[in-house]
Amino acid sequence: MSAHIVELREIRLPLVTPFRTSFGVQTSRRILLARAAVEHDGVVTEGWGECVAGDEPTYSSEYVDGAALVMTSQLVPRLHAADDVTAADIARVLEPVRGHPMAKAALEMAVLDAELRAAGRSFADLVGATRDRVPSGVSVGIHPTIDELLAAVQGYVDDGYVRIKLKIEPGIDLEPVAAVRDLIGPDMPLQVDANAAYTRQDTEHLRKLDAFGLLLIEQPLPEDDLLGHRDLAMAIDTPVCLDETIVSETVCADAIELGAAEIVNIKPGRVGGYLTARRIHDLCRDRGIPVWCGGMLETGIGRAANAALAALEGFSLPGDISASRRFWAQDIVTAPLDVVDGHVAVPTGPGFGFELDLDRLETLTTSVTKLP
Ligand code: NPQ
Ligand code: MG
Repeated sequence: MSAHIVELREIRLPLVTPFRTSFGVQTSRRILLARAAVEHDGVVTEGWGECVAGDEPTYSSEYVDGAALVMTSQLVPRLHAADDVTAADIARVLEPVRGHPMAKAALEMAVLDAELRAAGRSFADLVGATRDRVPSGVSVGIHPTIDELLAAVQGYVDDGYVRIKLKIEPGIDLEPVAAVRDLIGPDMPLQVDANAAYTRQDTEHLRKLDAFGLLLIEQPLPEDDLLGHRDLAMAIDTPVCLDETIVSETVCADAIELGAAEIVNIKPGRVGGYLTARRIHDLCRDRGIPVWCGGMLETGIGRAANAALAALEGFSLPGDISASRRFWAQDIVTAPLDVVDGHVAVPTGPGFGFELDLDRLETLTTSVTKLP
């Protein structure tokens, strides 16, 4: 069996509503897709991977144009030069290239999808998913006014989401959190995400969030500030969860050991792929650290994959795996993820379990690069 990346494709998807975080406002998204082909006994099977890098390097250092260039100039040539590469080998083959986990993850995902389809096996089965549906949480952006925020949150509550996550930043935190807690009542799970917008000097301020019974505070401090997160975790009651910091198994293990990560957000793109994400799940489980699956405004490709990953037993908290329609008016898959009774179904079909809507895909495509 030999695996090839045959195409990179960029699509553009408008968001149904602007999504504001502490690092910027998103109104549409450019998304890079990788198409792989595996050949087995003369039969070629294709698969797709989605790169979660954003348009700009503001969530992390990766971004669409950089990811496309490192794929075509560095990663794909290395993959094609190696003999008999399978998905399980890809992280090792690409290890000499420093960084670029989202670009690497997309290539591994495309090959894994193709291999699993060729074998007629689902990703959920490969990783040992133990559930057929997973609880669905929603991430709510920063809104211009409290009234608009409350209207948005009420809509998501009506949609059935079982957990609300509010984006916060300095100056837009205590007031919206208090208002939303008041709206949804004391029992509905509520958490906040700062995307690294605070500093070590904000400890006393962040302690005031303890009054609202939050499930967790996600990534309050910069990604490299492990000791800052440890000190904050000791100073406040709200559990500290890390997102941007968790870029590898090593960093994750160290953060837990230090007491800097009481909960971990697992994002396959951020850690270099779904296979590494599985191992991070295992190490957190072994250390008694709850994990949940993050979201990166994925299309139906990444959304299906995240739902399957989140069906592992260690994912004990609801993930940011919402319905496709939370972000997109049109998806590129035939059966976009939907929320039913507060849950999304774990895909059971071969590969990552999605089927592309090829006409829709063509309409949304802005560029195609065929690879040798
Ligand atoms: C988070 N996601 O948990 C991220 C942040 C995020 C659903 O809150 C383009 C690319 C836009 C990546 C917006 C959610 C993005 C992005 C937000 C990541 O921190
Ligand atoms: Mg986050």
